[in-house]
Amino acid sequence: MNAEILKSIFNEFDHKSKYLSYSELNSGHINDTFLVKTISGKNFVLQRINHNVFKNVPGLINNKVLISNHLKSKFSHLSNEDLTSKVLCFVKSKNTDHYYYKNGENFWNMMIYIENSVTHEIVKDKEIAYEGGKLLGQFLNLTSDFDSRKLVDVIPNFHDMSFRYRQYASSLQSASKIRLLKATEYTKIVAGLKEEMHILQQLKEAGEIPVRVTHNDTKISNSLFNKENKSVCMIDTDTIMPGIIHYDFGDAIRTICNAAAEDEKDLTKVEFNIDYYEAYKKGFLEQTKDSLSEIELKYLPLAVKTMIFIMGLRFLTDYLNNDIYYKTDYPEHNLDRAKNQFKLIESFSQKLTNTI
Ligand code: GN1
Ligand code: MG
Repeated sequence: MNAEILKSIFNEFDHKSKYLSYSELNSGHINDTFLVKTISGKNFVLQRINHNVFKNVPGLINNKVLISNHLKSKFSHLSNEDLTSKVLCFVKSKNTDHYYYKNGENFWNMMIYIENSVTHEIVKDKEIAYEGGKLLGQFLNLTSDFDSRKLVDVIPNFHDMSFRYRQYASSLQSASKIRLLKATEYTKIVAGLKEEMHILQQLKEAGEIPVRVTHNDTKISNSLFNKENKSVCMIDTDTIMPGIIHYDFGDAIRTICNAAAEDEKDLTKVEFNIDYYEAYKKGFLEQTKDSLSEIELKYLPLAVKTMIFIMGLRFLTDYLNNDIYYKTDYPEHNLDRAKNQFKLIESFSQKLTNTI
């Protein structure tokens, strides 16, 4: 990214600061994210939103701002400074939208950077797992009185299993012979788990599990912690939409309890950590148990399996589609991610059966 261009985009926002420098943040698989430092020492996160993935960027930004404002209203007792370290605060562009867009180019949005915070790609401490569970529980509690119908579906059917199976089925039709061959072992797993992997969706559709505001991308690297390992704030709110708590619980556990990174190739390192599962669940339930129904509680373990699976399925589909969705660093990156997730399911199933 050219620094002059980035600076000029930064200056489209109403930040009242003077640009100093930028660096790229490890931003995940879809958007591009930059940390911008200013002369006064106030720092910002400037983000280019991938509009091939997110078809309705103004709707997405509106969702994020609505939830940010809702959270701010819950922390109204805090000073402005404390508030900006508890809630993602978005900065308006000079034309007063919460995004900057130049015709035919990209959408950008900007947040105040939360100082003294760290993220974890891999969890190596039970306390972090516990704190992570508390943070998600708090987030779900604080947003539980927000009418989720006011949010747009930024990616329709995002965690809908039938939709993901349909995408997968069409990727099987168009995949190259060589990619199909490399995926064979996993296509069998996908076929074998089909029925079980639809249970949560069926309960949702039958109205047995309530729909509410959910984050939908709760991997642990989307939670900020302070240097004393206390949880601070959930970030990456692009996919906030109506959903069920199982999406958020399961996706968080998928990353917290994997002893390896999501794309670790050495599958012997991919192991489900049951202690972290218990610690996360403890933190989560301390916050939410009074508001969850029996059926919601009953299906937490299945949520874990389902969310690990849906990510494996999506990575596999993208591999079969020649890597058109996720950013990849090498040709088999998506296949490695898929293998990793399927190995994690295996380990999860073993560990959980042994403890119950
Ligand atoms: C994507 O871009 P990032 O890393 O925040 C994906 C999530 C996956 C995640 C896997 C919009 O999130 O659903 O869980 O990769 N986001 C979208 O790491 O597809
Ligand atoms: Mg994300």
